[in-house]
Order: sequence, then structure tokens, then C-alpha cells
Amino acid sequence: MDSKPSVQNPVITPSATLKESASFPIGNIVSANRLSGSDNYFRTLLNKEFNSITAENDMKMAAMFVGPNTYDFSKGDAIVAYAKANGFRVHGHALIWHASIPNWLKNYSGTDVEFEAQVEGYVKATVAHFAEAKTTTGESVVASWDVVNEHFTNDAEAAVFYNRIGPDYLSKCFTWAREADPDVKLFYNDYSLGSNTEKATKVTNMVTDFKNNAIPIDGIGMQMHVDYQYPDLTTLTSNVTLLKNTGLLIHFSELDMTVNKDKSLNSLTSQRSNAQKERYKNIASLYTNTIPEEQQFGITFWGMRDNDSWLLNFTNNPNEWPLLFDSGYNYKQAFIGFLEGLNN
Ligand code: 9MR
Repeated sequence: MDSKPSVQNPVITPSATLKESASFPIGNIVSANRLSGSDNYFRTLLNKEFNSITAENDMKMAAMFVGPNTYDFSKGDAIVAYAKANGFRVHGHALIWHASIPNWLKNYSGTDVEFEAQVEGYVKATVAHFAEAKTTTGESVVASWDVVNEHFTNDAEAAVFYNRIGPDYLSKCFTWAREADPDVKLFYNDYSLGSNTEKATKVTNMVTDFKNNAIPIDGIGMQMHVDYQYPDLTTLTSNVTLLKNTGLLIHFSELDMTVNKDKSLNSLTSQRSNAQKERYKNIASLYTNTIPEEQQFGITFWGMRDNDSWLLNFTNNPNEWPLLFDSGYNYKQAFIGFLEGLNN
């Protein structure tokens, strides 16, 4: 059972919700367990502020591809059912990621041709399955997929997809996904694209290569795991511009923000809280003003409450406050900043 909201002083009461303030979808992450759990505060806030959801883990390969030609879509289905009942868009995350390969596939003893057939079967079966759920107006509830996640790393080049299918595993996966659903939006998703211009350029080169070879791709996910000081706004803006110049949809797909990387704070001071507020404001206004409306796929936060964030484990720091709500589900200054950024 999650903790009950505690009273925060002073109480922050925003003048509007995120979803009514943005001209594009605002997302957050969910799990099937949490959507059906006893914590009503989570669902209430999710339904109030957000209109797009992504499975934090339940729609990853390791969760769904349980054996040769065998799939478990039950948790994804529960998420899709919740989305359908409550008017959310679902962004599918992620078909292919080197960090989420089921062990049986990692150690697959068949030939490379058989390996590739397994991956092709999985991509097609998964995309086709999740294309079935429709809204009352006939659109797919699952609007999009991260087809490949985080390819431009040494780890991805060392992983089975690259080794057994070859460097064109990327283009093959996008093509298979398109064959399974002609309408779903297909994304390439990666981290550090706002700071690492070399990596962002690799992505734009990939997009050019795809276009030249008639490989389908609709969007780029910039994960946006940022720090309150890094990357600087100039670099961030120029990398966002570089990627939006591909003409594809742009998704800020996993937004969160460390504020205590050097572990010098034991609590979120008002000074640091204001710095975080300012930075969230800048990011919201950067997205609103730099990306043309027809390319605005949306902004997705990677977590609800500060203490829900993956970053606490990852940075081995319990004193980290990366998100818009504190551990008692109270609105933070960060929320107000983001809201202000949406409006200017
Ligand atoms: O937040 C996710 C965490 O719960 C998982 O343990 C981890 C490994 O599957 O993945 C985290 O989410 C990652 C996302 O899927 C891809 N980009 C980086 C995210 C943070 O690691």
C-alpha cells in the first residue's frame, strides 16, 4: 500500500491541469499492478493531469516474449484496457532493447536464420496484437511504438540482435512493425540526445538512410533524463532543432531531472526547488516553441512521485527529487514551472 498524501507546507494548488494546458499529449508511466492496486491517489492524479501512458516495464520484450513463438500480453492488455476506459493514448515501449532480452532468446541455440524468424514473429505478433484495441472513434488505443531503444551504444552492438541478424536489424524491425500495422507510429528512442550532438547526428543519419531506402519511421524519442544544470539550454535547443529538422514527430519520452547528483543535500531546499522549477519551465517552453505543432507527439514523464523514480536506485541516492510530485503526491514547484512553460 502506498503512503497517504502528507500535508506539505505551503500547499501548492495549480491553476490548471497539464493536459488542458498543453496542445499535445502529456504522459506518464504505469504498471498493470499499480493501475489495479489499492492506491487511489495514483489513479486520481494520473487521470486528472495526464492523457497518455507508457508501460514502465510491462510491454518490454523480456516481459512479453516468454518462449519461442510464445507471448504473454496480459499486463499490456490490462494497461490498454485501462487506457481505453479512461481516455488515454498508449505509447508502446519498447519492442527491441538490448537491456530487455529474455534469457531463452539470449541463449537461443537455433541457427541465425531461426533466431531472426523468432524476432520477426515477435515484432509482428506484438504490434498486430496491440493494434486490435480501438477507441470509440475507431482509432488504435496503442498509437505508437518505440521499435528500437538505445541502439547507439557499445552494449547494443554487443547484443544478439546485432550479432545474429546483422547491422540492418534496425531497418528490419521497423519494416516488420509496419507490415503488422500500417497506421501505428514507429519511433526510434534514445538517451543523451539533448546533450550528445554526435549521437543525435547518428540518429539523423539513420533517419536519412531509412528515408533513402524506403524504411518506415515516424518519430524520434528523446528520453530527456536531464539534470537541473545539464545539458545547457543552448546545446539542448540546438540538438532538439537538429532532430526536428528531420521532419519526424518528436517525443520527449522519459522526462525526469536529477537535482542532487553530488549528494550534498539532505532535503530539497527552496533554492534548489526553484532551480528545478525554472528548468522544467525551460523544457516545457522549449518543446512548445521549438517543435512545430504537427511534429509535437508529446512529453512523457518517467514517474509520478519523486520516490517512485528509477533514479534513486540508479544513482544510489535516496535524496533525489526528480519529478513533479513529492512522496505524498503533493504538487511541487517543478509542476508549476512546467505548467508555466507550457503557457509561454
Ligand atoms: O524505469 C525502468 C526501470 O524500472 C527498469 O528496471 C529498467 C530496466 O528495464 O528500465 C527503466 O526504464 C528505462 C527505459 O525502459 C529505457 N530508458 C532508460 C530507462 C531508465 O533506465
